[in-house]
Amino acid sequence: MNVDPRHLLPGSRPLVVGAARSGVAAAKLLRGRGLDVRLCDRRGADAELSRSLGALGIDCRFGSDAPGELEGRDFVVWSPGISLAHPLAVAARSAGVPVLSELELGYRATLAPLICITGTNGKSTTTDLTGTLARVTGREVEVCGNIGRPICEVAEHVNAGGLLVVEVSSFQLETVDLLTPWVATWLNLTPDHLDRHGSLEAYTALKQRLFARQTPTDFAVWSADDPQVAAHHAGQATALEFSRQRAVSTGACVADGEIVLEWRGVREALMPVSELRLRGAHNLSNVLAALASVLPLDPPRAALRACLREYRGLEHRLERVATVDGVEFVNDSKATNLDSLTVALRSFREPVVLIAGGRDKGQDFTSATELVLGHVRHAVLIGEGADRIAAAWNGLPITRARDLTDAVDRAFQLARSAPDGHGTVLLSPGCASFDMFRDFEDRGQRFKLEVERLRHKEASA
Ligand code: UMA
Ligand code: ADP
Repeated sequence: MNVDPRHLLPGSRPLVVGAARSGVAAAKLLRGRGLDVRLCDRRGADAELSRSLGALGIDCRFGSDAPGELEGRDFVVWSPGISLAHPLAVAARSAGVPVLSELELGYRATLAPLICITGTNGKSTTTDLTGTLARVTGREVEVCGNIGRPICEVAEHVNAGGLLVVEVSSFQLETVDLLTPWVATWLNLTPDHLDRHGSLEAYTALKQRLFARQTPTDFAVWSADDPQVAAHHAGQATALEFSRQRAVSTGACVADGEIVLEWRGVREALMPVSELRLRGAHNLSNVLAALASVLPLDPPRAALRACLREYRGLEHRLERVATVDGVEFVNDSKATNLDSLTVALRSFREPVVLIAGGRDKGQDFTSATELVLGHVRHAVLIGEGADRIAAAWNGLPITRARDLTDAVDRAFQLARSAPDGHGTVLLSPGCASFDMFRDFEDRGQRFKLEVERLRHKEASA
């Protein structure tokens, strides 16, 4: 019998490091295969988790991530949030103990082919859309990875005829080895996570790993619009490209306002760009990337069209919340940096009333002043960053708000007075949320509750 080397593990006594989503899913998968599993985490005892994992026979060590945890272990599964400069990773590597990422373990554990999507921005949207488009073929499809659902949670549930669509981060790529996606997609590349990876070159090299082991029966999907990606693509896979700006020989692009597919020498106009529900040029790139990624599945075109007319995107990313008395409210709480804020502003034709601010990470807000002056009628500022933002956006009408409730009320009044009476209120903070909220999701939820409150108030007025 042939044993696919991908299904072999380097030992039988793993140490899983980090007991959050990835680590817990990895430990359960390994234990399910009968291995002697130890799981450690520096955080203090988690009685409930220890009890439930203990009941499965997993040895949980909370309050310790010291190199001593390696004793008696023959391989390590590493959580993506922990740097490899950690003493435990250093000790394992110097002792020759293999260190695998949770992504690598998921790959080795599954029979299903993988579509892996990476890039600096747009990963979650493109991954989710790719999963949605892939489902039109009738295959069993699971969407997982950095999007918030560890691959190890679903790896064994999908058979060889199914498909895993995986969002991949640079953190997960630090400790891959055999990983070979059937389709690997690279959206874009701008400097990010350099505090962990050290340099743009190191960050780029990690992204390239996704393609390193592919062969011509696999597919590599590249952005033809991003010079960094175009300059760094490599590997043996069959190439597909996507572009908003120019024609491509195989893949997805735009011509005369139509989305065009080029596949196996056939060129087809799929649908007008104007029929997409997703807003913004960046999302058009994400749509083209998702389409190019599913072309090897040969999905029925009518079903693709129907999906794209309906697909609304993910929560907290330019999410249309409601229209109250002619004012449209849009939740872009995921915009935690200035780049995302500028991407959002470019997605609106008419100037908006912008709610921005939060924990400022030392960004240069003046770099966006010109764009802001062209795309924002009035800014309502909240949080710690309000003073620096107000100083940077000199010349823009600005209102300070006490909190999010106050900000939504003020923004509503300002948007109502738009010349045509149909203003837009955009929450796109351009800052982290931690000064006022648990995280960006909490901020977005609270915004939606405030809009709901306003809707009720207006309805009963
Ligand atoms: N820990 C230690 N010692 C340390 C540091 C941490 O024991 O020195 C422990 C912590 O106490 C914690 C665990 O390690 O319990 C942290 O693990 P983790 O950060 O890997 O958390 P997970 O819940 O497993 O989440 C990870 C991804 N997190 C990161 O990459 C930081 C999630 O991506 C991903 O959704 C999840 O796996 C499932 O695949 C989040 C993310 O922020 C969304 N990703 C970055 C991004 O998108 O920019 C890359
Ligand atoms: P990621 O998972 O990579 O963080 P998301 O799909 O969650 O990406 O989108 C996060 C933010 O990144 C969006 O709110 C938007 O501001 C920006 N963004 C999304 N797609 C792109 C893209 N293709 N190019 C540039 N910025 C993008």
